Formats: sequence, C-alpha cells, structure tokens
Amino acid sequence: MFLENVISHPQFLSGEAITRFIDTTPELFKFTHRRDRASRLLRFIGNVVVNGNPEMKGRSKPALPLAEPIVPKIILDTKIPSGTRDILLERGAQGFADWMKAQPQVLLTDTTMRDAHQSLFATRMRTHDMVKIAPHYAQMLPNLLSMECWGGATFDVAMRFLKEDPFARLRELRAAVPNIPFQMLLRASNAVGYTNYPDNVVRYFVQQAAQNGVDIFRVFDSLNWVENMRVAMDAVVEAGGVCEGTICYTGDLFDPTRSKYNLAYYVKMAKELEKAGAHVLGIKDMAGICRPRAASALVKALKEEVGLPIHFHTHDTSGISAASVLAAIEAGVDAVDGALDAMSGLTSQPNLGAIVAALEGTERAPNVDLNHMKSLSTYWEGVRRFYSPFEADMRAGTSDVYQHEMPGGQYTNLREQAIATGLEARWPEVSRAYADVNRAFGDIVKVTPTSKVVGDMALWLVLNDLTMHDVETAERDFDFPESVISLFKGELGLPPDGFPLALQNKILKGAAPLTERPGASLPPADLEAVRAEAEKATGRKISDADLASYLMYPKVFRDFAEHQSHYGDVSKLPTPVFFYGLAEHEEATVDLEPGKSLIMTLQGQTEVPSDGEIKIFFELNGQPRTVRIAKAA
Ligand code: 3PY
Ligand code: ZN
Repeated sequence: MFLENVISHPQFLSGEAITRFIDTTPELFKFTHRRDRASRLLRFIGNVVVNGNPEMKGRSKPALPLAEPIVPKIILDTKIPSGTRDILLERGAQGFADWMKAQPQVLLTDTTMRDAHQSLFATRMRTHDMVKIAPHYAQMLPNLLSMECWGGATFDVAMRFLKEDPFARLRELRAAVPNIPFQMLLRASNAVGYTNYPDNVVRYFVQQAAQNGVDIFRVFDSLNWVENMRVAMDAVVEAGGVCEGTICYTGDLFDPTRSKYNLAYYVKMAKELEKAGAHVLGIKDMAGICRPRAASALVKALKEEVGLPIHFHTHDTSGISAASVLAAIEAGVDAVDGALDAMSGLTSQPNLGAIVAALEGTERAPNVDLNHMKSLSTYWEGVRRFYSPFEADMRAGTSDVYQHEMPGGQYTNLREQAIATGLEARWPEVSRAYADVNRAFGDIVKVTPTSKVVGDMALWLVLNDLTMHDVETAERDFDFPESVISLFKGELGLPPDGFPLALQNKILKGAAPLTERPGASLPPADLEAVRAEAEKATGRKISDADLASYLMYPKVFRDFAEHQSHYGDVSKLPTPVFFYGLAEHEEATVDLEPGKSLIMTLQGQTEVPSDGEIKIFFELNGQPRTVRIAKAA
C-alpha cells in the first residue's frame, strides 16, 4: 500500500528527488491509520469469535443470523425540512416555551433512543442503530417536540458496557438531525451519575451537553428537593437550553391514608420550579403509577396554578398508561412522551402511534404523520431483535406496580440483580420488601439514584432473611449497605420533610447527617488538574467532552479509553457483530466514515490452540488478514 501510494503520487510521477519527497509528503502514511483502525476492529471481532463478548456472559444468543432492520424507503438527499428545532433556534428557550403553550395540538416526544431501551433492554441500544435511522427522523417526523436520546443511564452504559463515547453519539445524532430538538434526562446535582457532584462539575457537564447537541434538559431531583436542583437548572438556562424543571410523581393522589403527596404538594413544588427559572414543567411518572383520574386532576390543577407549558411522562408497567396520557391530554397538557410502537409498552413508554391514532379527528390531534411513525417502528422492530438477550422475561402489564412503585427503568434491572444474587424464586418477596423499605424510609420519591438505594436495601433484607420490622425493632447493630448509609447521611440531598429520625440514628450509628444540600460543602473540582490526571491515566489527549465524561465516571472512562486504544471505535460495528461476532464466511460492512468502508469476512480459524493462541483468518476489503487471539481460560 505504501509503495502504491508512492508510485501513484503526482510528485513521484514528475520525477522529483525521492528521499526529500517521502520526508515532506505525510499523506503517504495515511493508510497506516486506516490499516490500524481495521486491525484493531478485527482484533475485537476475533476476540468475540473466540471468547464471546463479555457482555453476553450468562445470556443466551438469539437464533443467528439476524435479519437487517428495514430502513424506510425514502430519499435522504433531499433538503431537510424545517422542524421544531428551527422554532427554538429562532425564538430562544423562552420563546420556544411560549410557542409550546400556544399550540392547540398536543406535542410529542419520542423516547425510543433513551428511556424506551433503558426500560426494555437494560439501556443497551448502540449508537450504530440510532445513527442509521436518525436522518429518517429528520425527514419524516420534523414536527416532533423532541427526541429523547441522551442522559439518564445511557451515559454510563455507553462507556461501561458498550465501549462507546456518549458524546460522540450525541454529535453524530446532532449532525444527522438538525431540525428536531434533542432532549436529555439530567438528575440535577447527580448529573448522569448516582451521587451528588461539586457544583462546578454539574455546570461544566451541562455546558458540554449543550455544546455537543442537547436542546431540552429534563431536570429532576431524586427527592423532589428544588433546592438541590437550582445549580443544574441555572446551568441549563445559562447554556441557552430549554429547562424542563420536573416533578417526580409518586404515591396516590386519591389515597386518603397517604396524603403526603397530594395536589397541594405538587402545586407547591411546581410553583417553586417556576420561580427557579424553569421554561417548561415536567411531570415524571417514572414508575407508571399516575392513574388516569390522578393525571387529569394533576394537570388541571397545575394548568390553573402555574403559567408554564406542561410535559407528561409515564411508563406502561401497569398496562394502562395510555389512558393516563389521554386523560392528561384531555385536561390540557401541552406535551406527552411515548415510544414508537415496537419500542413501547411494558416497562417502557406507552405507544406513541396508538396515541396519535386515538387522537385523530380531535382538536388535540398532533401534527405528525402516522404512516411515517409506522415505518420507523418497523425499523425498531428489527433492531429490538438484536437485543433480545437483554430483555426481561416480562410478558404482560402488572398492577403490582401500584404496590412496589419501582421505576420502569429499575424494574428489569432489580429483577436481574435478584437473579444474580440467587433470589430469582423470591422475587415477590423482593418486591414486597421494596414497598416496606419505602414506608420505613419515610415514603420517599423513588427514582435514580434513591430508587437504587431502596432496591439495595430490599435485596439486602431478603438475602439476610430480615424484614424492615426486624431492623427497626432489633437492639443489635447491622452492617447496612453503603448506599443506604450515604442516603441517610444526606449525600443525595434531603426529603423536604426529613428522614425518620429513629431509623436514621440506627443507620448512622451516631454520625451527624448533612443539614444542607451536599453541593454546598463539596469543594469545587480543579478542572485542569483533573484533565492532566486523566491525560496521564489514559495516555491520550483529553478533550473538553472527554473531561466531562471523566468527571462523571473516572474509572469507567479509563477502562473505556483503554478498550478504545486496544480495539478502536467499536461503535462502528453492526450490532450483531459486536455482540455475537461473525460466523464462518459471514461478511460485515463497517462504515468508518462517509466514503470509507471496510468489508470484513471471516474465512476460518485454527482448531486447536498451538501456542495458546487461535489464528483467525479474515478477508479485509479482499485482502487476507490473520489475527491471533488468546483463548481465555
Ligand atoms: C434515570 O435517571 O435514568 C431515569 O430514567 C429515572 O427515571
Ligand atoms: Zn421514565
């Protein structure tokens, strides 16, 4: 290849002096980079062929080969139509919120690329499957209010399990969809992590998210404590984003025995959020327990009491959440979330296509093309098959959710954790313990990260054959899970009415809890010192976005960077190749960038490891290539 580059170069052909020519013509060496990228990806695939993708450990492969998802047949090189994001760019965040409020039709958010896969298959959807369909969204659904495609658990999972750069995902999607607003889920002071970060880290993260493509930030606090949301909300406003200050819905509006979460509670919080600078008010029903009557009453009350447009989010765990969405729409909600048909239902969002069909002919009918939604859903149907090993074995809605109140995104995760700890057969006990723990913790909001703490405690109880009553009444000390101690110390913030004191004393064993928001006492991070530390640890240049990732998850980022230097950018691999490798004589096309593709075919492998290494024979763009892979013990 090098020789080919030399002899075909115009300067060589012109007969100029060769040595100087090689020294001064760096483009001759470009092929090494491409060759290196290909070698690393072949090494990754070879490893999956020999040792399996570590992500698949303990999971069964689906029947292979899997069919290519069907991409809608539309011509993509036509001009991108103007869409909702053009309104945002023209009018700014406040103008956009005013526009939302003035619309007679209900506005729609598609959660397929974030919450839907977080809730259905453990957040495993890969960038490759999103980017492939993204330009079709731009052509086919330009009037969506937003695509929720970033934040929540996707950030962590992208790096930790999928070995992808979450910021690169955001940039690639942004480039493909310039006309629809992108929405992210931001856990206020917990950003996209599980613990409060210093204020300057939260600010820096929001700034990077906005610069790389996020338009609308749904900001919530896992204890509904507005005081702990201010830093994040201010940062969103400062970055020019739309700030969706969000109430997490919990409890039951109509249960007289549980009056803590009544209308007055929600109206008070909504007013606080409005005062704190929210452009939009979010209602986040993360467990899917806001029943139709409650959705109606809540939206009516909030519409009367606050001036912000309202955006309703729920999960379909019970099986009837679309009724709640329709009730909210009837009561005047401005926007609702749903997932495209193939990615909806169960612990995910209700079915967006069905909601659109139900509203046809009414004055609130959304301005979207149902046929376009159907063809996009056909694509997702194919994509979902790739991830079947990550799906929970859940076949129907469950009204049990009104008892345990687990968030949709947690339900399947906790079930997996229960299986991993040998508690599969005791799942009903875990789910009952979850409800008991919540009661003993003072009936708190359960959403990441507080939901994880309640889940940790529930598993701990069942594993130790204890009940909350045992814990509350026993004289002896217990070794509580770390996350529980941290919650009661106030490290995730404080519930507005505090924690039950007796239990808090027992858990903290006399240590004093925080009395103000954690960010107030966390020292600011020295960002440039952290950048230097990250550069030293990874041996690579750390961009601003990398720094934001490192600040969130230093260890996960280091492992990801190491994986990337060894195996290259694996986000470019088709999903079946990433998880399941290649079968003999199977071919895969890897698009590295526009106009640069690799065609890889697995030709065979040596049977018995001779020197402990198996040789894998590939054909790469027609040329033979061999990789040696050590068989894992
Ligand atoms: C998250 O924080 O990831 C959630 O989805 C909470 O519902
Ligand atoms: Zn959700």
